[in-house]
Amino acid sequence: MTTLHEVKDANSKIAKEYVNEVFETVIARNPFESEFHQAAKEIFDSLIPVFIKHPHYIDQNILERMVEPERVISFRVPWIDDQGKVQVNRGFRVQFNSAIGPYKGGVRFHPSVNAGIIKFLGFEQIFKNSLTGLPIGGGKGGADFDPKGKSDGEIMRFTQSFMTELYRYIGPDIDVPAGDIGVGAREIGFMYGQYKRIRGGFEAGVLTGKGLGYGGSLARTEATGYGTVYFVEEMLKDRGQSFKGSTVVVSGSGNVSIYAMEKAMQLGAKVVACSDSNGYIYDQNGINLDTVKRLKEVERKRIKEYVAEHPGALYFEGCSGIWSIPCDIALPCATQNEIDEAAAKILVANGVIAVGEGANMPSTLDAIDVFLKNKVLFGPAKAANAGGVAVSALEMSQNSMRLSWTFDEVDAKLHKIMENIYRNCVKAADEYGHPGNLVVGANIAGFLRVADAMIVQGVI
Ligand code: NDP
Ligand code: 2IT
Repeated sequence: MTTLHEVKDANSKIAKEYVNEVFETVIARNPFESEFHQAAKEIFDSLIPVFIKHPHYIDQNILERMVEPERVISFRVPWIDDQGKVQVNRGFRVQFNSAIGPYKGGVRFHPSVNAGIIKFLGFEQIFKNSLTGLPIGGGKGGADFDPKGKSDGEIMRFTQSFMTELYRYIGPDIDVPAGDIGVGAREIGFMYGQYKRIRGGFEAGVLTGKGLGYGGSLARTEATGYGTVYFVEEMLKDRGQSFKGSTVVVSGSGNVSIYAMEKAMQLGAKVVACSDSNGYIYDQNGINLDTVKRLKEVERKRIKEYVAEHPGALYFEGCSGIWSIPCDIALPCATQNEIDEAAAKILVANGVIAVGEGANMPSTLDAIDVFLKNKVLFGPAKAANAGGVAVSALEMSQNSMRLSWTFDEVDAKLHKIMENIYRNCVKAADEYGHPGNLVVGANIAGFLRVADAMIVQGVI
């Protein structure tokens, strides 16, 4: 008679073969899209324990369905610069998965944007949005437009042109974009204004991250950064530790970074470094956040300018060196693959106890391995930075009700959501045999809700 062990081994072989086969189709169908391959690889490997335990997902070929976007839209964005010259950019919207709600996810304006980047972000977004427990599917968009050095007029003309095409694919119950790198309150305002002109109606729920005067939610600006810190706080609590008295390094100096620094400081941490795409500042007495906010949010200057106002601080060219600053807690909040294996090893050698990913996929697969092997508390992006999209979903709820909650009400809901995400990740990691591994836990918990919804909806 076959022993239980033999059944398990056979299932394990089938599950691994299935995952490898689907991964090969991902590479063949999406050549040269290395970031998308990386995001898929991490999720696929995490799901092997699910396929061993529940082979019906293999029978349903759920993975091959999930990794193929429902729809990929690519479009021309023509606009006129301040010199009167016609410029052309490429815009994207990837509507990845609508099994549990309308497509939901940000828009990124950065010269590095291409189909692979938007697919990696859209694929991650499916699982992240599922983890929030709210009814939102996964999507992402953007353009290979570089906002740096552009005038307000150029930003407006570009953004209006982008929306002039995008409007036909979105709507409050269809697809709800928001901000991401290079897209903040200013760009969302221009997008909303253009959408409203074309549609001829006030459909507030079509975009999130709106200004407070026309349907935005209090605490959406703070949500991603605050949420990341709430998530790390939960990880630390389980080890009897906290932010109080800790030294923290946060990369980036944009929306996520600034509010991660703010909440970490409120919880008693000393934040000693932050960066932008040119370099980083190190202020061993603790960064003055008011200066960073003014420089980056109001004046849109380089982070380098900080040292002119704070002579005790140092500025270094280049981004990766920031991880060689000794710290207890590292919060990568700039961009993908900003922590590689070498940087992870330096962080570990310097005694880092926790890493919380505010950015999307900021650690390479090798870097994640270094953290997990060295028992560093590791909060993966799709769990740790889910607070932003969670409050976006709360903005949609408020728009539907035509009511607004107070800052404290939204912040309390955000806090609760981050605690729940943490607990669900821990629980899934335990149940599927990888206690403490929140990468596996987040991927499994996010996957199950979407996969089950897809299956009951037929072959979709
Ligand atoms: P912002 O545009 O507000 O800020 C981005 C910051 O990262 C800036 O300081 C920017 O520097 C720096 N940066 C951008 N690209 C690079 C690069 N290639 N190398 C080094 N530094 C870089 O974006 P957000 O703060 O909104 O986004 C940051 C990260 O968080 C992204 O990964 C995004 O996907 C993720 N995220 C954002 C959410 C949100 O709600 N906004 C929600 C969840 C995740 P510079 O000033 O020089 O451009
Ligand atoms: O990556 C992300 O989760 C975001 N950029 C926020 C998406 C949103 O819809 O608020």
